[in-house]
Amino acid sequence: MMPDAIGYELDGDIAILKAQNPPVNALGYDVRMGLMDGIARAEKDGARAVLIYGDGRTYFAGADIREFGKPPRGPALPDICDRIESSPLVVVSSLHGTALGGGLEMALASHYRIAVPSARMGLPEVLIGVMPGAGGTQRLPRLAGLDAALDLITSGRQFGAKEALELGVVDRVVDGDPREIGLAYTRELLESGAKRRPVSEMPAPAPVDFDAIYDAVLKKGRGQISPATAVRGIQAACELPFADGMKRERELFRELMASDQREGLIHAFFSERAVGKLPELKGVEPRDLAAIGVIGGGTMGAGIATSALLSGLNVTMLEMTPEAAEAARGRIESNLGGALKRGKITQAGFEDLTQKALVLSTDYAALKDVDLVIEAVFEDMDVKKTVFKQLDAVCKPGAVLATNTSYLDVNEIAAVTSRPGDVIGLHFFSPAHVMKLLEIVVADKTAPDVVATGFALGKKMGKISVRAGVCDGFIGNRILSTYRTCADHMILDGASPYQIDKALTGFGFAMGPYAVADLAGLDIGWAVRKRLAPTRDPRERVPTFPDRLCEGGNYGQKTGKGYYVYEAGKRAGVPNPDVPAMIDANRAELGITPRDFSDEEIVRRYMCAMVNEAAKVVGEGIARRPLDVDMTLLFGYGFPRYRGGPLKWADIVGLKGILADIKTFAKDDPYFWQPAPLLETLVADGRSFDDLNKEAS
Ligand code: 3H9
Repeated sequence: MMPDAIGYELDGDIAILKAQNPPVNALGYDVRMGLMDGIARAEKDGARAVLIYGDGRTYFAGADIREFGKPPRGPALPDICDRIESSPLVVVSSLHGTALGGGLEMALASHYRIAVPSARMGLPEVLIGVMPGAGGTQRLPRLAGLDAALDLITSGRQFGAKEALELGVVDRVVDGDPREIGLAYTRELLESGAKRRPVSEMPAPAPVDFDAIYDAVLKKGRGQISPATAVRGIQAACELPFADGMKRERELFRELMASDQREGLIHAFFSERAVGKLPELKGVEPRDLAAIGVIGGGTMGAGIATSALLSGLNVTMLEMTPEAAEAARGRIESNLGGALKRGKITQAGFEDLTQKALVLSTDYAALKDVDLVIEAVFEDMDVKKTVFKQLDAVCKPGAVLATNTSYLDVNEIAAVTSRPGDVIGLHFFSPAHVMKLLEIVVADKTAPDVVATGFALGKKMGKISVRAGVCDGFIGNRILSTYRTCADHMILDGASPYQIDKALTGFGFAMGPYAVADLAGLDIGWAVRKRLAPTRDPRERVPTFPDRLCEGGNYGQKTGKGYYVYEAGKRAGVPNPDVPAMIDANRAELGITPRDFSDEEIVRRYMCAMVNEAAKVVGEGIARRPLDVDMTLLFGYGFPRYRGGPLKWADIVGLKGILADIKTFAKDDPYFWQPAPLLETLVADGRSFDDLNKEAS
């Protein structure tokens, strides 16, 4: 008997195989078994053709990623593709939804392909750390040519039916039900006497200088190996007979499957989806969300307003004076102008958003009907409290009152209102219409449906929303502050900001911490240091060179000078020649003789500091799960996706070694390097952060 994952039906002399493995018809064990059986049964039943299509929202969206890393079971996908292609029957695939990865490879192994106009296709394997492993690197160049195959396979990008038709990836595009259009096309093929048409028998493109392409793709990948490895697969298609090319593809695929990067990227894939699904919010309905208010139209407030407008919300922006309101409008219009230029909105859409959906006001009363209001004013507790008292007075009952503070105590802010249950932190990252991360900060009295509303807003805006508890800096900035301190300590002891930045971009960070500090504005960290100074533990090593820079009015990119000097019109800076003397002076004050640091030591210390603080954040319940920390660092702090996040990285390199290193570092600075209790427990029990993720889901 055939497994249910593939339905079988005979319509005259056409056998119909229907994938029914919701939600995305992933090609798991049952589906593969069903396909093998289905082809055999069609041949036995005397059919002349086979039509393959997907039930529900899509054709196959790829191999079942949940099976990766587990022992293989049943027929492998390349064998199924071979079986389909070599069948004596004419095989047709009808595509709708997203035909991705192994799904598209199944279609390429079919003899003819038809798609609905809305169908999306792609070979996104490199994005999850592998490469096409069921003939994609061998068949796509034969069908679409070398340039298109290189582009599509190394970028992993999706493409639509129109492009697919132009490239020859599909033979026909017809609107309608995938089963009906597929059947009509198959009948037409049979009636016209069309023969089997195996792509493997088509000529391959001529070989080119693949070493140069490999090098260029490797460089572009910033340390990610899958796109470059896929180039070698395409090379094999051009240089070897089909069967040998398939073997080479398989070897390369297996190499990547065994890599840490594959583990990191798949962790990122699933965590990205798990992060917004909090067990505590199951069954909790969000409040209504149609109109929001934003207080403060600076860079942050304007970015939040832009993001809200683009997600279909009406926005009332409150500013202090008509001039400030006009300036805020200018910022929002300029952001939306960018969206218009990139084709994200039309000219008519731009006009609707700026003229109808956006209202500017200087009067709090304008906020009386909004469903949610986000305060993005100056980062000062007294200022925030004044704002919240006014919001409490004017907002309608049930309105969500949110603060965009990045460090301050949300409980203290909530306490000045008569409705602390409605108060929440919504911490956006600048520029808020671009950055994907949103920390949803849940205070002691925040009501569950207010939390759910925060997540609903994040979803509407296309953000990756992470739940965080209240502490100084929440998840992200608290961890940032620790690893930045670790970097500052290494500078005191002998490293330079430039070596540190280079070592960390070498690790895969988009930018090093000092380039990031220049971008964010050095005055922000300066203000935080001043705020924390009165309560600082005397055992803490506090560098002063960052203050010297700020005292000279050098706040980074916005003043043209910080750790780097920025020439007008250029994004990347060159090292600021004044900085080494400031560092030397600081070392002299502290009586430190500088020593050499290797890049490896820099990365190790930096990562140990990050993991240790992250483990404290999880242990204290500020982050619910390790994956919440991982997604925060990935989407807000430029952590390399292919390493999965700091805690996934820690699991991969080994918690025992990390704890041992922390204990060694603690010999010189026991205050900074206090091991996280959670890390000690996990090591003692032989468990991992991922075990905690699994227990929490
Ligand atoms: C491959 O094919 C290798 C081959 O070349 C060679 C093999 C030998 N497997 O994203 P959504 C789950 S590699 C298992 O929320 P959307 C997903 O986790 C594969 N599960 O929906 C989620 O589960 P839950 C190449 C999968 O509409 C649910 O389905 N293919 C898979 O926003 C809904 O997903 C890819 O890389 C999978 N392949 O987007 C495609 N895909 O509800 C990866 C999804 O429990 N997938 N799930 O959270 C995607 O890009 C998007 O999921 C897709 C739908 C566009 C399909």
